[in-house]
Amino acid sequence: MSKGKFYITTPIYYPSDKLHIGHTYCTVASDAMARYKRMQGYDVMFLTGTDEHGQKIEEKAKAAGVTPKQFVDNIIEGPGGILDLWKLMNISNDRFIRTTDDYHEHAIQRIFRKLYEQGDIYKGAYKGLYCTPCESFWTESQLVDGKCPDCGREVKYAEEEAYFFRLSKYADRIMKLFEEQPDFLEPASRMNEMINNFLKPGLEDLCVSRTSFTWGVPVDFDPGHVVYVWVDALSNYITALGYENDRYDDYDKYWPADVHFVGKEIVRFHSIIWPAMLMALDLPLPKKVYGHGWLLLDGGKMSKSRGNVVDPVILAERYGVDALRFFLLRTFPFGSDGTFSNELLINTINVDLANDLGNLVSRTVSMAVKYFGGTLPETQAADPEKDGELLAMASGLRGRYEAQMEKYQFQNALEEVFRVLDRANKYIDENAPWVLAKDMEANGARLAAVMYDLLETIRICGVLLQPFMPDSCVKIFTQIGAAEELRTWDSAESFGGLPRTVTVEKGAALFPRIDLEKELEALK
Ligand code: ME8
Repeated sequence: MSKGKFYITTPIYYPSDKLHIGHTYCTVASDAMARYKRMQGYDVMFLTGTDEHGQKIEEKAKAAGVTPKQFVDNIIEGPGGILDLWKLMNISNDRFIRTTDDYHEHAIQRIFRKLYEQGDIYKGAYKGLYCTPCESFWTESQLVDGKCPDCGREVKYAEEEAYFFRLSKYADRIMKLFEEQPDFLEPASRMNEMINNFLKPGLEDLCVSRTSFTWGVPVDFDPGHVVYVWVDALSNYITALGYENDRYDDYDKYWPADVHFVGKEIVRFHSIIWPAMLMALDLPLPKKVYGHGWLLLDGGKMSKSRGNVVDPVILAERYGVDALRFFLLRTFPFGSDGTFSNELLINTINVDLANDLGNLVSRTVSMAVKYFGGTLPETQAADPEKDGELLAMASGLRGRYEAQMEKYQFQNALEEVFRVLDRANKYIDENAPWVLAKDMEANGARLAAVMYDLLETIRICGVLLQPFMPDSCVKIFTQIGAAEELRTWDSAESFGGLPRTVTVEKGAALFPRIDLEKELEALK
């Protein structure tokens, strides 16, 4: 039976360049969360997509000598494009929205007209400082050292006739939202930033149309204007469910979103502008916006325009998709920035995956084969003193893991799993199966129980690792003899799911150890 619905979104990405590992980070996090919720029994809608309009794309297409649509089609659908990347990374999105999809464009026109007719959008003139790469107008006071506060680049004076959204009208209601629902925006530090940097100084009305370029959704009642990208982009979260269009019919089922995952530089759009738009449309607000940190390289945000990007495809092909997915969520706390390095990646793979997990599985399965021909005997002898701690840790694991996942603390959830795996490794040393095996007549029953406890601990950890490493966990289950029904969320609730006389099957090493020095040299 369904536990209810869970609607999760990633930002929709600009198809202006190939995506890098920073984009992959948020998508993998959303995917892990979506898989986790599905396993728990929720009816999940996981949305991602592309944000295709705007001046930047128009300019890039021109430089490439193609139409904007040809340009974005190639980056999204072409070989090695965004769709290929998500397929490679095993992203399980239920829907993919492109803001150039007809249904979305028509819905945007209806939304824009509705807001205009009710007076929430009005016509004026925009004079201000404009950052072309970010497609944002800024006031003097918002600049940092005279430059764009988001990307640090030059801004230039610009003036044009434009439509405005009455953002200022909603300032009090947004402030009230933050006060009454302190978990609306997390981590908490991001909410303080929004209050101090944007709400307290006062919200200005927002420019929502442009006349200086044409690659956008046309304002149908005023040709020459195109809808400014953020109204177009943010609305994707509802048009993709069927709001103001007939393409889909899931709006009532899934809206409001349970969580929008977004990078920290677009928190302002999601926690202030988006709620204000929804208030104007008289629609419910998302339950939560989670602003994650950036992956940094060489001290700065990894981004194509800075030229310091890491290609996820190269890493996934070298080390495996699961290892890369795992690394991203195991290493960096989701709410904070983290510095990427090849060394960190390889060390994580070696320590956690090759050693703690991979080696545990292979040792355990090998011993079960060596001592019992692969099938454990019926007669087993528990030793409460020696088994108690491992069993207690493994039995309570699912609850501790869930407590962290519910807070989007992927790193901590994985830490819980690895504490149990560490404990299992220690359990092997404490029980020294190779010593027990010397006298099978006297110790065979005890040895079988030790093997069983190890296999069952591995099974529970495997169930909980599935949202992060879906393919590798299937390989683990095959080796330890865990049938389909022993891979489910319910089955990890308590210890003892595997049949006592389980049959194991030796397989290839799950995560081969990497030679750090050699590999760092090769990656250079
Ligand atoms: O912002 N580390 O698109 P985008 C972590 N179209 N995350 C990173 C990152 C890094 N180094 N670099 C980028 C847009 N990201 C808009 C969104 S939503 C209605 C519209 C994240 O392709 C970034 O923080 O520039 C953002 O959340 C996402 O990638 C998309 O960035």
